[in-house]
Amino acid sequence: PPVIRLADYKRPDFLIPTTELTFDLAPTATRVKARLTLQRQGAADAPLVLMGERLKLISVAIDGQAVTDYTVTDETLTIAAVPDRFVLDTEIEINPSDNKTLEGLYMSSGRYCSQCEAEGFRKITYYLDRPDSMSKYRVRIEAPKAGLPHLLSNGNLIETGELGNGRHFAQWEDPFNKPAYLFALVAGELDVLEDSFTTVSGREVALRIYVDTGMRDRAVYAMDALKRSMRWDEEAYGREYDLDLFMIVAVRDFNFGAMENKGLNIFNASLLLADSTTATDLDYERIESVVAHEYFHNWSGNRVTCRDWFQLCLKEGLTVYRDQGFSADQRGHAVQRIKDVRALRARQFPEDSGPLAHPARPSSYAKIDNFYTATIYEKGAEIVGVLRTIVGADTYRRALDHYFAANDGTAATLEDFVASFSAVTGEDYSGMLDWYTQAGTPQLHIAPSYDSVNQSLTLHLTQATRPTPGQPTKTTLPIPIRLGLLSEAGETLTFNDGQTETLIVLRDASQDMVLNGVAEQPVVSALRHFSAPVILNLDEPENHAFARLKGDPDPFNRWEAAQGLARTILLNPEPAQAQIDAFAAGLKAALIDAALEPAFKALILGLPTESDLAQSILPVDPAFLHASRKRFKAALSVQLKDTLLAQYKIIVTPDTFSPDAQAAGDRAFRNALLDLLLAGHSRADLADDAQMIALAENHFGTATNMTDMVGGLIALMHVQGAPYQAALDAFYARFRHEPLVMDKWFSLQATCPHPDTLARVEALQNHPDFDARTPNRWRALVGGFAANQSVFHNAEGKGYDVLVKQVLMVDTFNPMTAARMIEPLSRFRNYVSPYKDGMQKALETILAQPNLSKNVAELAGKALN
Ligand code: B3K
Ligand code: ZN
Repeated sequence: PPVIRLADYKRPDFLIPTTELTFDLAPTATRVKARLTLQRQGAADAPLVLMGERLKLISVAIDGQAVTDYTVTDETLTIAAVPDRFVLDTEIEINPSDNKTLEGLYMSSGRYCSQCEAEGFRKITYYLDRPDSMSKYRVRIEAPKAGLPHLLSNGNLIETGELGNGRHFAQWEDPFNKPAYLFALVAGELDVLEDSFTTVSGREVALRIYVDTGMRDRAVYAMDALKRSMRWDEEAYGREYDLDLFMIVAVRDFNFGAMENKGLNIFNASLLLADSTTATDLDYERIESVVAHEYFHNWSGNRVTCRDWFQLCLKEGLTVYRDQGFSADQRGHAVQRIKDVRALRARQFPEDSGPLAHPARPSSYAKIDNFYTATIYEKGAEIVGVLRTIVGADTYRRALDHYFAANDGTAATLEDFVASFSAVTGEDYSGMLDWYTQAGTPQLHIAPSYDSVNQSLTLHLTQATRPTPGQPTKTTLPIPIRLGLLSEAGETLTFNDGQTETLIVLRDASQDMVLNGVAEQPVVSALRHFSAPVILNLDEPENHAFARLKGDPDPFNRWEAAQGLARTILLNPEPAQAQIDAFAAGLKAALIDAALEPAFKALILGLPTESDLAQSILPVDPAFLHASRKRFKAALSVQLKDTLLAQYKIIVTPDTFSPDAQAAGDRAFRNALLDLLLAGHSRADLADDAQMIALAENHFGTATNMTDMVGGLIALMHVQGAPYQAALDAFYARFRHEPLVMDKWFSLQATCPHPDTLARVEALQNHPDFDARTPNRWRALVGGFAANQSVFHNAEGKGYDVLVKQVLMVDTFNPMTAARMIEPLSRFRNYVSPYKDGMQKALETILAQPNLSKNVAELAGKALN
């Protein structure tokens, strides 16, 4: 497919100060009239070229005069000679009910809704559909009253009224300039939950969440999260909401999580609706963070948008960083940091080390939809964190204030962002831009050497980044390293006259750092709070990690120590019993430590996943990693049974459900304990086994909330057979009419790490409740399966066959969603045979398909390159 390059950026030849749209809604024939005022800013002879796809053009007029002298292609409308200032009227027809791309205007459960980011607006009308083309919008929606009582768009509702013939209209006006990707329209039958928020300056904002009829109660948590987000953004960033109305709509058919359209966010229902019987604590957590994320975009994205899509990270990285800060304040900094880093390692590190690696600011793309990646989002957030760590919290806040003020109402670049830091400090941060333009995860190596005579510690620090596609040589990056010292007994050790922690910024390829006044052989605790997104290699004896696990005042590094120790054991085909015993003892000490919160203990019980392990070994043998993990968990289960059981019993489930962090932490810990208890199945001791099965069955059977039901089901996966099937059947019988819960039913089965899962998934593709046209359901089954390392990587290639078939099928109607499933095949070069060859063959089969979408072609092509 043809490629678009950052280096070719040119501002648009025309400005569009105002945009007036009139929609006449009809499922198969919606008419859209657009009246644009246009002003030339480019060359005098530049033609007007508007983007448009799948539009049936009805008419074109300039200054009221019909025009016939134009050219239409599949992607553009070109008018060669136009005045310098004029009014353009176009009318087009589209078929929303037939639009299964879920981009542009489409229908979901009888309701109209839109999705425009990144380039969907061109499926609604001919337009300069690019983020640096900003305009003031007036939108009129006309529709039958029956079935379409609510007619919503961005901004303020100016007027509503009757049209006769059972029809009505609504007129909306958005006072803020915006790019087309932030346009939204929703029309349909909806229930609304209403509330209000008084901003810091005393303005009253009406809040409305629109949901499927009967679902209003399930929006209560999202509303609460919204109000907390609005307050937090005022306090933490000085950002006040700017319209009198803020709306959120939940839809079931959505290609991703949610969308920050100005004043009218649209959400995947799975990230908005929750109650204790249908949503897990993880759902609540994600709802809270996504509601915040989309709301925060009002400033980082909407008021200040992106000049071009190469700058996507400007709004996404910054907004993820902001929502992570919000979640940390709501739920605890250490626990939040561990979860964020776990996600970074699970999704971004693999991407960054494979053929799809790209910088946070890519320099070219074929389909921008393919770049809504973990690198743009999660690494983008980490880069903001690196900057903040380097300059400190106060300077960061001043730089952000400057950024929002200086760029308000404009379409900005990453240079503008970094320049805001220079503007408030007078220092040069251009080195930070390298973080955005360079792909690959830096490797940080620390070699400590202690001089007992001088009581000094020398840290030899080096950094290096491996080549990535298109970037054979790498530069050095500013890497902030938060660091402290411990004694071998795990006590804090001071240095440099009483200091307990320091921040080192490594800028060169190597540097020596000397710490004085170190009274004894120290244990180094480096990269505390994961102060930079790098892979750390620290030269040290194994007992040092145990010292950190025992006593590191930085909880992140305490967790990290356990992960590292477990990883060493898991990657060793024949780990020594002494190693396992030592780990079990360290784990036990943490589990019974009353000073540690349950949410943290749950995380420490979560051993590195198979995909995490696949990052630390070459070549990857998924069968070995699975067996090794299973064996280790079983050993821990048997060895720690009494401790696990005692802890399990201490936690009482309260009579009333609360989704708050503390109650969720208790549930997380209890479910993690249960999982490890059941991992010992089958023990040699049958009575013991029966006791554990009964425990899991009881846990599932008496569960009063979805978190515990899911926890029970996951525990029963260790058992398989009748107990597991009975639980699945009970779950199905109870929730078969709840689509969001049925998604879980599919995904739980698809992610079960048991060899029988392959046959189950093959069968589930034909289940009457399976529907590839609903992305939530498709991702539940296919995405869940592709992430299930030991089952997906089947030696006969049967797992890949399932994926190829599904991707090719979905690509015929929803390329954006299909393309997301290429990634699981992309790192084939890292795998042992026969997986390697099977994955490669699967990619080749996909690429050989005629009429492949640009989306899938771009990623499959890059993966094979
Ligand atoms: N900005 C949207 C993502 C749009 C994805 C388009 N393929 C949601 C978000 O990041 O907040
Ligand atoms: Zn976003």
